[in-house]
Amino acid sequence: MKILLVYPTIGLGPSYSCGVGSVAGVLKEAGHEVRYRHLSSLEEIEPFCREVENDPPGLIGFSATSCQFEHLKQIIPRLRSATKAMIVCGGIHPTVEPEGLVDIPTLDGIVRGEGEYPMLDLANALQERRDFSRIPNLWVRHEGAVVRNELRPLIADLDVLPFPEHDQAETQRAIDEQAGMHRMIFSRGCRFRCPYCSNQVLSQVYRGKGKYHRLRSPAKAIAEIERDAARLKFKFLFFDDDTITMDVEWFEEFFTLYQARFSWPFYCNLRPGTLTPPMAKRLKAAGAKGVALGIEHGDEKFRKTVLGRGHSNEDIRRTVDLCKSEGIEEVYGQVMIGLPHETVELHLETVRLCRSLRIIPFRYVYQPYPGTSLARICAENKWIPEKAIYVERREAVIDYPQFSRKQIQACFDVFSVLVRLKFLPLRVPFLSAGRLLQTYRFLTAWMVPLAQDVCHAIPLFRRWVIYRPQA
Ligand code: B12
Repeated sequence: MKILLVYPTIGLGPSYSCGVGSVAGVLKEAGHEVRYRHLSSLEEIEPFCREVENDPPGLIGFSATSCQFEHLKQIIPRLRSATKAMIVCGGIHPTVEPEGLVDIPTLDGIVRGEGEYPMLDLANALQERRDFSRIPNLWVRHEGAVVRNELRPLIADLDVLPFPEHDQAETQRAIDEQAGMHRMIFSRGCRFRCPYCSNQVLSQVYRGKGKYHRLRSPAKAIAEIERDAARLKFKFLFFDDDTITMDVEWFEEFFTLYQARFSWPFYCNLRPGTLTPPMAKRLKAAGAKGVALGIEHGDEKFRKTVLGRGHSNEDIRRTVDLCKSEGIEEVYGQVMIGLPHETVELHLETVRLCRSLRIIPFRYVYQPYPGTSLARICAENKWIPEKAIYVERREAVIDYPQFSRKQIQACFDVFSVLVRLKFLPLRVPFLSAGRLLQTYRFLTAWMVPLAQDVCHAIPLFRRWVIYRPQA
């Protein structure tokens, strides 16, 4: 059967998803014809609908994060008028918020959780004109009602899955636009239950359905890199696994094999306090160019009580120093701004901590992801995003009584400048911290383009002085 898989990243640029790739891999292996479509802007919707009209598939599957699901509320009704094919949606949002199905009456069903085998069962049932209303993981509209089927157990052995299949041209375009970076992931789930991360909800959704954190074997992961290297051109890799240091045996085996076979530099995620000196040595020897370290917040007490992260600032410092001493050059310190119960003063602790570390600061605006305990706290207090569609993780949308939306945006906008320019005071007499940050924001809004113009003008002026026509 002809199946169309759609990966929307509206407003976020080109990308590809290992999850969609994995669904495609299983469908293709079973003999189905799979096409992909990546949608990165709303302008692509009309041409996309015409393509579907001209070459109709039998089944269409969208993937959706929570923000992208808001866009689907516009896209799917438009698509419905172009095709009679069954339209379903899978991915993180339908998994954690399945009742969202009722928000899009033209959506036929959702696929909760791991989508490979539910989608295969659906495709086979449609092809053979069998009843599809009882497929585990599927919620479907059937005879005027919604049938909510149970989840099947998690896939225990990830090695049984074929490698993810992507649209090669689209994937190459995304790699090229990200300076040659190819993103891969070899695990599912996480051992931690941070109250702001969707892993907390996913692990609850899957309670009793098998081990939540699983890894592909190191040999299979290496084979996947080899397969991709034969198809794609990339300059370096990013391992997207939430915490690659979690399974020490896996870590050792994988990076030993990697070091023996490949010379691509790579980046990976790191949780403070989980990297030991021998692991840091191994990472560097295997080619680690950088790590993304989850600092999250600079105030220890806040980090522990609100974010459930028990590590101290000293743990963070030790991890950074360990990376640096082994020669892992780039340590990206990731922090969140605009958390429930946070204030400008508390945020300044994040600035202070980052100033004291040898890191490249990387900041996000906190977004309450459905089902997480922090999102529940936000909902209980009516701290709700002021609009449904926004630039995720960059645009402040919650107006807390103790930390206004404008202040959060100011903190986000000036964060990197403030961490780098250590001489800028974080406290000025007779000026509140909030006002001070808004003043910095106002100044950087003018100064940065002005400085850029000046930098651009100086060489032009020098050239004019040297080569100006002699009178
Ligand atoms: C890796 C990753 C990325 C990578 C993806 C790289 C790649 N090559 O795949 C990158 C860095 C690009 C990325 C980007 C973003 N990410 Co991200 N990402 C993840 C992470 C850590 C793992 C996802 C993953 O690959 N898992 C392994 C695969 C196999 O599982 P999967 O993707 O869930 O797919 C399975 C099912 O969901 C389902 N499924 C998925 N799609 C479909 C489609 C159909 C038709 C079907 C039937 C089934 C199905 O079947 C798949 C196979 O079993 C998750 C955390 C997590 N634990 O999920 C966050 C996560 C998904 N990301 C998140 C976010 C917010 C983002 C960004 C918006 C961040 C940003 N502003 O840049 C973007 C936007 C992406 C988008 N489409 O909108 C959030 C989503 C929260 C939410 N409720 O919406 C998560 C959950 C992290 C969190 N904070 O909690 N991300």
